[in-house]
Amino acid sequence: MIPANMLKFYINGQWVDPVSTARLGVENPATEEIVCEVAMGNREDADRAIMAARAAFDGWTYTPVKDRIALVKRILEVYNARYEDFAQVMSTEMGAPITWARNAQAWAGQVHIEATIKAAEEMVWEYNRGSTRIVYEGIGVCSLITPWNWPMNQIACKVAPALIAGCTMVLKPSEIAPLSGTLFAQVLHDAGVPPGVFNLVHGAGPEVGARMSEHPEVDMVSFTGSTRAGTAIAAAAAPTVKRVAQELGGKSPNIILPTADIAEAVAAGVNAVMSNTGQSCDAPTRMLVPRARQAEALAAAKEAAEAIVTGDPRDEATVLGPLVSKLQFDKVQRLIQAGIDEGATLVTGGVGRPADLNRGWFVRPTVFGDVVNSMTISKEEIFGPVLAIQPYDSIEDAIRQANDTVYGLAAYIAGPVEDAKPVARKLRAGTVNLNYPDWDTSAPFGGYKQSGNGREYADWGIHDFCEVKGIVGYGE
Ligand code: TXE
Repeated sequence: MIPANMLKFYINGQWVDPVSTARLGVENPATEEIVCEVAMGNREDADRAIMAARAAFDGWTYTPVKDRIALVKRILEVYNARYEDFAQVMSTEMGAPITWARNAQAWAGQVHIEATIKAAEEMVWEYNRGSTRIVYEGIGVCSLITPWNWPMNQIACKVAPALIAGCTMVLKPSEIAPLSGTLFAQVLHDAGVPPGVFNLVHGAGPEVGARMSEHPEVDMVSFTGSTRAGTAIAAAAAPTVKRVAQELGGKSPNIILPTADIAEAVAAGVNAVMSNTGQSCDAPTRMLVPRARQAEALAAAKEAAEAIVTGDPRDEATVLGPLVSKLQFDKVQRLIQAGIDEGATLVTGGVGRPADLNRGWFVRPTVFGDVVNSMTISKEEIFGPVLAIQPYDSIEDAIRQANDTVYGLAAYIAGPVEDAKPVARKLRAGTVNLNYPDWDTSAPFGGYKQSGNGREYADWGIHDFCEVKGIVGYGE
C-alpha cells in the first residue's frame, strides 16, 4: 500500500505542490524495488511550512488543554482505523516483517499516543507556590526530525506531546522511509487538526533538515537519529538559542549476572538484539557474561541466533527482515569484518547475505565472543543484527565495562531482581531494563552522555515541549 500524496507536502491544512521539483525513489529494502517516489523539498519548502506553523501558533496554544487532548483522542481513533495500513507501509518502507510491523512498529505509534493522552490528563498544568502561579506553556514552533528505524514510534512520541503542549510543528520524516509520515499527516487531517498546527515536508537532512534547525522562527528542534546529524543540528540551532532535544543512539550493555539462568538469559538477549534487525538505538548490543561461563553463553547464543527465521517480510512467520538500505548494509558488513580482523571469535553469522537470499539488504544474524571494549564492534553503534559477547571477571568489572562507552541510552541486567537492583543504580544510562521487561511507554526515555539530552514518552515528552512560567505576585 502506497499512501496518496507522496509528491506533495502537507502545509497549512492542505496537500500542496512543493517548490522544489526534486524527487527520490523509495526502495523496498527486501526486494530492492523502487515502490514510488517522494518529493524532496528545498529550503523554501521548509520556510513555507515553518511560517504556516508560526501563523497557527497563537490560535493553537491558547486553545484550552482539554480541547487539545480531545483532538489527540480523535487522532488516536483515526490512527486505529488505519492500523493495518500503517503496518503495511512500514513493512514496505523499511522491510519490517509483517508480524513485527503489526505487533511492534504500528503498535508503538498507538501506545505512544495513548500514553501521552493519559499523562496529559493526569498532569497539573498550573498551580500556585505561595502567591506565585506556575504555568506550563507550549514552547512554540517545533521542528521534528525523525529517522527510519522506528518510523511511527518516533513520529508519535514527538507529535502527540507537542500537540498537547500547545506547540505547532513541522515534521520531516526520514527520506529513506517517508511513507508512514505521509499517511500520518492524512490521519491528522482526517482527525481535524486545525490548518498550520501540523505541517509535513520531506527532503534531505542537510537541506530541509538543516533549514528547520536554523530558522529564526523555530523555537525547538526535536531530533532522533545519528550523532553526526544531531551535532550538526545543535550547532545550527545555537545562534538563535533554540531548545534542542536529541536522541542519538547507543551501545547498550547487557549484564548477565552470575546468578542468572545463563542459557535462558543469553537466548533472550540474542532475540532482543536481533529484533528490528538490530536497528534500535537501545538494542542490548554488548552482552557481558561471567568469564567462567563464556563457553556456555556462546553455545546458547549460537543456538538462539541460528534459530531466527530470516526472509520475506510478507511471510507472517518471518522474524528477521533486511536492513533498511544498501548504505546500512555496507556499514554493517564493514563492522562485521572489523570484528573478525580485530580478533574477536566469530561464533555464528559473518559477512555476506544469508545463503538463500540473493536480493534485499539481508544480513546473517551474527554473534562474536571474546570481545573487549577496545574493539570497534564494542565501541561503534553497528545498527544491525550483531551481538558482541564480552567476558567479565567480577561484578565491579562488569559495571566498569558497561559504563566504559561514550553512550548512555539504555542498559540491561538479567538475573534475580534483588541481585540486579544495586547494579542498576551504578549504570550510567537513561533506562535500565531488568530481565527484558515489556516496553513501558510511560517510563522516561533518553540518554546520558553522548546518547543525547531530554527525555521522551508520556509526561516526560510533554515536559520537553513545554516552557514553565512563573507569574509572581499572582495571589492565592
Ligand atoms: O541517520 P541520519 P542515517 C544511527 C545508526 C545508523 C546511523 C546512520 O547508527 O547506522 O545513525 O543513519 C536527518 N540536519 N541512527 O545516516 O542521517 C535525516 O534526513 C538536519 C541512530 O540514516 O541521522 C533523517 O530525517 N537533519 C538512530 C534523520 O536526520 C538531518 C536512528 C536521521 O537520519 C541532517 C537512525 C542535518 N545535517 C540512525 N542530516 C536512533 N537514535 O535511533 C540528516 N538529517
